[in-house]
Amino acid sequence: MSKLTELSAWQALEDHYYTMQDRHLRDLFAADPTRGEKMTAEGAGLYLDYSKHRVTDETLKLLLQLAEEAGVAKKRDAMFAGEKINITEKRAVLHTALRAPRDAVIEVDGKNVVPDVHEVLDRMSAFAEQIRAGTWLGHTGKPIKNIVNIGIGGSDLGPVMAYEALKHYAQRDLTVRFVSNVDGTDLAEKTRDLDPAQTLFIVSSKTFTTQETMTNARSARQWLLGSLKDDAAVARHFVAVSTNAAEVTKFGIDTANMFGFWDWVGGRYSMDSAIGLSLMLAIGGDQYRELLAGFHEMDEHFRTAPAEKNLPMLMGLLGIWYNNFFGAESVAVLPYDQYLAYFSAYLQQLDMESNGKHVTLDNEQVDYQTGPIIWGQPGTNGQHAFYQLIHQGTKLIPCDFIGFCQTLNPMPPHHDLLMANVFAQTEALAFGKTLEQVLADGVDAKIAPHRVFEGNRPTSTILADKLTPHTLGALIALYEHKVFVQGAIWDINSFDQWGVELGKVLAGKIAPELQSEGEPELKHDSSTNTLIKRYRARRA
Ligand code: G6Q
Repeated sequence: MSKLTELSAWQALEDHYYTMQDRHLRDLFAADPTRGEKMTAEGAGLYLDYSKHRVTDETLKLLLQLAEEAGVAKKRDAMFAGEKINITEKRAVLHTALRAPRDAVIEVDGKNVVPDVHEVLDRMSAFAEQIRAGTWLGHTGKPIKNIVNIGIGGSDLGPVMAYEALKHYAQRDLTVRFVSNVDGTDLAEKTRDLDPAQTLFIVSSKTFTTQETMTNARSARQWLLGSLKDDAAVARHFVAVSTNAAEVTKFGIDTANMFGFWDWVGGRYSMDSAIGLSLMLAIGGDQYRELLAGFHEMDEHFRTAPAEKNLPMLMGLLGIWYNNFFGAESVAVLPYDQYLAYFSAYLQQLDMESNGKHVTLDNEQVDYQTGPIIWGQPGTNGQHAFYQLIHQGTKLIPCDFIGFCQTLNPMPPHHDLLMANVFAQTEALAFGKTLEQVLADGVDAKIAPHRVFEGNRPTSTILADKLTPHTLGALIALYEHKVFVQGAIWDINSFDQWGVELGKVLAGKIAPELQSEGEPELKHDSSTNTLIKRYRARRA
């Protein structure tokens, strides 16, 4: 038995589960009419209603006790203090320093890192000003109109999500695109209608060695030089975001045009480092700082709010309740805002790469479930696609509904309709519709069971006033810290990603074997050998 499952709170929760597994949200709400007002919390401009969860005061007490016994607060403080909690890479985990105010002091190996953070931010802002004002000229003297970020994983998903989320605040005469896939189609389609003389590439790569990104960056350089026909053009059309100055120089980008960050920023936690340069070019330095302020406000809330009113803590613990006691396999994140179209995809990496782990910090194989599958799509589209399974399927899928009280595009009655759907869905999921109610509606008894909604489907509702850079920062930090809370309880390292290595190494080995010329000998299993041979025979 591992340490987690030996904790007294864990064992009490196991017993408590048996008293809760059949309790219906209908009864919980009937027993306490003030539940919907009481089971709420607020922080950094976000309001969380967690009353539609299958919990009682006792459940919450035990979950909070679990957090206490698992040492979550201590681990959180160690992260904020810059301790090297990423033990497999011997690194501090300090994305919170990226949004610390100028006068903060946060030390790594005895050095205050905050001045460096602000030095890079200031350089980014100055560069953004030049691009936005049209004073940074391309090689032929024309101003830059198109920005193409080349990156993948953590160097892509954050910027693309945040750019889409904050498009309303963007300078619209700039075209901003994101190339990530090593499939040449991505680069080809994203550049086909762009004028090379007015295009800036941001090569975003922490390591500057990532196969996909470097392949795309080299092809982008060819595309540019194919038109501008002068190697000197690279200096005006390529900038880099990286921690690896040597590789940046080798690629041909002057380090004067490089924006750095540090090894204590993990890829999937890096969107508010220089990796966010494409976003800053779009929305400008001031709004970018507003985004950082939103992140920081949630950091402070997580760091200081009492556990029972602490949003990341509550969301993390509720997730544990379903994941580890109800056996739920996934969580749906359902933002009711078109601007958040990429939010669930972003969270997939944040959560699944962080907590998709199978050994504890002490190298023990876990004997409990760790990270859930994260998925989702913006509402209301999902309602006409997969919600059927959430309402009437056999799987328990806790959902996060995210909505805003004000729209950025007032067009009555759209926003009221959108939000009516948020409230209607969470109500339907919680309370359902009984057979008696269905029959009372006059439905033929022969088909009535098909019309029954069991209900008791748990949801969180997160409401904010308006989607602003500040709100977005707070929302992202909320999920970052929710992931932290869960990883801390599962006693895993949420900050490495060795699981992506094996495939990378094998791809590096197989790539040269795909050349038919000379037919290099294949030493894989019979399936892989046969697939490679078929590909070799048919590749154009
Ligand atoms: C995230 C991962 C991973 C990383 C990409 C890109 O936490 O580390 O998604 O961001 O592999 O890496 P580079 O930025 O080094 O190109």
